[in-house]
Amino acid sequence: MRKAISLSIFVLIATVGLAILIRTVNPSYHSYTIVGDINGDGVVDSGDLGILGIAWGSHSGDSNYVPAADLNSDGNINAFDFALLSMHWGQRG
Ligand SMILES: [Ca+2]
Ligand SMILES: [Ca+2]
Repeated sequence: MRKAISLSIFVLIATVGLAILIRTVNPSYHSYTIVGDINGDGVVDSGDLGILGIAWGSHSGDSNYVPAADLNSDGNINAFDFALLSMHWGQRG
């Protein structure tokens, strides 16, 4: 019985530790989804707009193309993506 409890606690700690490790290794990973949160910091704001601006006019394969900024996933960073970001401006997750 004690071994089962110890094993359960170990599994719980290992799971939490792995989740923390994934977030640390990959800062863009997050468990929530907000359309327009390009940098994955949990809010749609000027930080995301800045990235969209840097990637503006780029197409999939271009050096300045940022997949996360392609909010409608059409391979182009343009006004459609800006419109989506604008619609979700200020949202938090
Ligand atoms: Ca953001
Ligand atoms: Ca797009």
